[in-house]
Order: sequence, then structure tokens, then C-alpha cells
Amino acid sequence: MRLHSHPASPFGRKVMVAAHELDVADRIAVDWRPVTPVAPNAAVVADNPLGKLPTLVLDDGRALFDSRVICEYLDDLAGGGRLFPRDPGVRMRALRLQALGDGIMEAAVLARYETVLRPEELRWQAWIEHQKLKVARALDWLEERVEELPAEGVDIGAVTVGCALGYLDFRFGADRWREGRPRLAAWYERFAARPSMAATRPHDLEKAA
Ligand code: 99T
Repeated sequence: MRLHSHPASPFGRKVMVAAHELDVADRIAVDWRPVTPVAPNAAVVADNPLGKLPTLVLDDGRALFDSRVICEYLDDLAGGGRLFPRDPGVRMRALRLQALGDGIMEAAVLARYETVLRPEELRWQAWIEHQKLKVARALDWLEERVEELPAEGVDIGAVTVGCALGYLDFRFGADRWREGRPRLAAWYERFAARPSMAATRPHDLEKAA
């Protein structure tokens, strides 16, 4: 299998953290593709009409997108029911956290694009502020409900929230998301120490790419 991804992409990291947790990472060859909404990559577009990362190309040529679909595929490949719990109540809790983590990443990526991609004279400060407010509200929600995240072990909710927090450190370190959120910060400190997270740090991958 080949994965179109990029060291900076939190969605790409989510897929690789899931792959490491499921012990299938060595079956995936990663192709680093620089991609933005205004600079699509031809190889990615050939496999995914949306032109987005991550996109996984299977050995039979089928391409899977987006990160949610790819993670479910990898979970099935590894036997199923590991990152996506089978018990309906536990599963729904993990899926809701996945949605929240994806939402944090989406809002943060939109704020990032508005900050670095859009020509300076066209930048819309209120847009950036409101994307950042979404992130802040989601982090406060997590701080209040940190027990929803698995204290030990891992599921797709933990993987996604962990990658979202890692992305905030990578792109928005100056915003200091840990301030006022000690419970979430403590959870992340433990989660970030997992080998799957250590193997996928954006700073390290960017240097190696
Ligand atoms: O939107 C584009 O054309 C290019 N952007 C992407 O492909 C981003 C890369 S993160 N990926 C997504 O938005 C995927 C979202 C999808 N719902 C999923 O896979 O879950 C780039 C971050 C950065 O450069 O800082």
C-alpha cells in the first residue's frame, strides 16, 4: 500500500499513528506530497478527486480517502474492533471524539491557510479568530470530559485528539493551548509518549523528508 501524505498533515499523522498502533505501518510506503488548496499535486488528484491528504492506494489500485475511511480500513485489516470498538456505547464515544479531533484539525488548518496562504491584503482576521474560537471551545469541552479519553490503551478517538493537539503544538505553539487545561495537558503528555506518536512527530519527519 502507498500513502500520499505530508509530514505537516495532522490527518496524515492520524493514519500513521493508527497504522503503528495496529502493527501494519511496515506495510505502508509513504510518499510525501506538498499540497495546498491552491497548489494541488497531480499524483494525489489522480487518486483522489478532492486532491487531499491523506489518500491510501491499495495494492489492487483502489484509492481510499479520507482519514476516517483509511483508519477503518486499517482496523479491519488488523482484525477489526481494535481502534473502532465493537460495543455500540464505547464505539459511539470513540467516534464522537474522532469527530471532535477532526473538527479541531479542520478549524486549525483553515486558520493556518488563511494566515500563510491567502495574499496578505485579502486576509480576513475575523475568519481566523472564529476558527480559533472553535478550537478553544473544543479544547474546553475536552478539559471538562477528559475521562472520555481512554486513560490506558488507545482508540480512534484518542488517536485523533492526540494528533489534533500535536498539530496545535506544531503550528500554533504561541497560542499555548495547555494554559487553563491541566487535565487535558496531562492526558496528552502520556499519549504523546506512545511509540506511535514518537515515530510520527512532524518536526522529525520534516527534517527527514
Ligand atoms: O484542501 C486541500 O486541497 C489540501 N489540504 C489537505 O489535503 C489537508 C492537509 S493538512 N488535508 C485535509 O484537509 C484532509 C481532511 C479530511 N477530512 C481527512 O482526511 O480526514 C495540511 C496541514 C498544514 O499544512 O499545516
